[in-house]
Amino acid sequence: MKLKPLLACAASVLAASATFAAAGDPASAGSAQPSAQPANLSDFLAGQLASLTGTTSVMVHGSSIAAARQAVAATGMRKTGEFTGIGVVIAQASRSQVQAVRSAPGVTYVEGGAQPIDFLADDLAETSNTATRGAEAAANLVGADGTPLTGKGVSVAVIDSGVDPTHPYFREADGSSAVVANLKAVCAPVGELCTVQRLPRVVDTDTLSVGGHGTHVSGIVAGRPTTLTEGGRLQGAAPAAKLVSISTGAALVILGADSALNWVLENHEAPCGAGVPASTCPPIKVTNNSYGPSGGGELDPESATVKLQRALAAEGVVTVWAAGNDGGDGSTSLTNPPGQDPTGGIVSVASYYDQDTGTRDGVVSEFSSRGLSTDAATWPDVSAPGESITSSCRLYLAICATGLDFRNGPGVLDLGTFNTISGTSMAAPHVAGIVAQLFQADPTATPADIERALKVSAHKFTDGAAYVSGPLGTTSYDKGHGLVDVVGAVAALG
Ligand SMILES: [Ca+2]
Ligand SMILES: [Ca+2]
Repeated sequence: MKLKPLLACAASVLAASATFAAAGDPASAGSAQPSAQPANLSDFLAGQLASLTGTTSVMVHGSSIAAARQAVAATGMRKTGEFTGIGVVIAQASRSQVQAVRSAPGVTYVEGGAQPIDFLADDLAETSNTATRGAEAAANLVGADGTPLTGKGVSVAVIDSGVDPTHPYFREADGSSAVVANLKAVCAPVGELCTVQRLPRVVDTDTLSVGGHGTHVSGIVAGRPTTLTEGGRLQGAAPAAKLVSISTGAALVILGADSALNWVLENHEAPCGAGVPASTCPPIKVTNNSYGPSGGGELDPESATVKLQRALAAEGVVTVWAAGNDGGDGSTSLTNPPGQDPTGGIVSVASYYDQDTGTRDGVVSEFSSRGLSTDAATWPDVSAPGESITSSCRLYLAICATGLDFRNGPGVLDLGTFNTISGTSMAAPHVAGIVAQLFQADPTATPADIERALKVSAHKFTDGAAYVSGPLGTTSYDKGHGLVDVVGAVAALG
């Protein structure tokens, strides 16, 4: 059987390119008004006033700081601060005080101070970890080890075209690579005898295989926090997880991928070899599988793939599948067959589009494979961002040449190191990284516990097919239980 990386066509990348939503646009902060007219209110404050009881925080802009002070004092507001250099007094004000201050001499604008601003959404080069609440979990929650919930202490195995371990997105503070083990499934002749060989950590298996797909996917799992040269920050879903790369080459056959899963089954407890401690090379707790046949198909419980993933689940390792890029309308099942396995801890991931804003009320990607509407066994389990995802690339890698938004950094000589591409291939690695976060939160969790937590906590965004009742809450044939919610999933783990 021939498999292919689950990457959407370039057309959807084009359609997905968008500008970033600014939380507070200074250009709209009004200009001086004719003195005869009351000063403008900011949109947020105007909306707030309609239902305001008590007081709220305001910024009174004056033609001078003296004018602003005078206006605040004259209306009886309680002053709490100043931006002296720009003529702004900060105060607590009631609704009637806000209305009064608009007509005070020299007041040019009244702005709400309590306006919520998007978490990290103002200068992000990639907003997907805002949509999943994964960045929020990494910033605010700690794991069972007492450290931030970044996937620390967990290795994620990425079975893909390979990886460039020297890419700056994988660079640790000490200069080493987050890729702790670098393996290659070699099948010679093609599709016959496959062996998995350990390569030096600096070998770029992605370029060897004329790939690129695996480097992009690996960055989505565990890219280190990085600032681009033109500004904008990004990081992977689990920015302190370690990566074990198992290259199957760019042209996949099922035997090569199964050889990789089999290698994980035999080596997950010590992926760098018996002598290397877990502190530098943690156990593999999850595999990412962004490949599959075109056009879906039926689950084959007798297949080696299914037997291997069930054996992995029994040994505590989660298997994450891309749901596929065949779209559909529910009239037939187009989802990736092994992802349909009902065994707990086998997670099939549909693609969600956050519209490049980090919104949690975006849409199911058109390309994301739908299950058969009348057979819940074929439906994806959950959705994660997979459309317009910026991650590690190299200009010379084949897949990256299909991206349309080259980005540079973090160093001035790092040109074309990031690019934006789409597919359920990009959705699955978000979940693989999230699974690492969840195992850090609860190292005693079973793979079935992890899948259950992802499902019961998923955010019910409304786009697409209706949700219907299932054993773990409502679900749907296009987006499964909904958009993953890392903070919610941690709580659901208990
Ligand atoms: Ca499942
Ligand atoms: Ca994006």
